Amino acid sequence: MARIDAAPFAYEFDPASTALLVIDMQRDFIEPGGFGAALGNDTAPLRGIIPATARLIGAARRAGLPVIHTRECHRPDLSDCPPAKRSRGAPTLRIGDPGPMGRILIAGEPGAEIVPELAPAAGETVIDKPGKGAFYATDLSEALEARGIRSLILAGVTTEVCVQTTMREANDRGYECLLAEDATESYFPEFKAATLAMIRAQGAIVGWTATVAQIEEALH
Ligand code: TIU
Repeated sequence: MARIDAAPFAYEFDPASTALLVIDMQRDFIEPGGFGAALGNDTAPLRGIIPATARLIGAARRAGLPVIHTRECHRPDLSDCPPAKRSRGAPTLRIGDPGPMGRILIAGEPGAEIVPELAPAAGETVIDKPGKGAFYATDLSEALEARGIRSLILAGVTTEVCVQTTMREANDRGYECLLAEDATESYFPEFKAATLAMIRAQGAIVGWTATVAQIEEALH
């Protein structure tokens, strides 16, 4: 067993049954001109976690952990995009509209791709998801069960939306979840801080948090 001096207390995991889950590190959220920017957000803070996330992915690969990437995106005919999701808010561009990186949040378009610095390696699983949580309407459960995974290290964007939803879903399914504090980011710093706090409150009610350096050390 490996051990990390995580918050709110030690996180123990068997690397042989642990996977790294990298959530939605896509151009549509991280670069100007995509979905995140269309919602009125400054995407610069999200770009800031690319180096730490790359280090975390590297450490996981060297330790032999499966690295699973997710992408929030929809079919070109929008048949998997509920009208309630598409019509929400007052974005400058809606899901499916043409933008500078192709159609917003549509599978196969440049904006839906993972940023090149964090591109999936050959053989790594990529899960396309229509929701905020990575388990809804995907085969993530089957992918984890096939590999005998019991513990999940999570990273990605945004902390309080897709990362937290996925972490809560995973926690309900019995996975021991650890969120990498400096490999996740929000458009709203106060939401990130609140999410980290609520995850580890009440005796790790959703899971644990630790830094990439701590995780690297444990996987070394
Ligand atoms: N808007 C926002 O903060 N996030 C999303 O819409 N999706 C993800 O978090 N991936």
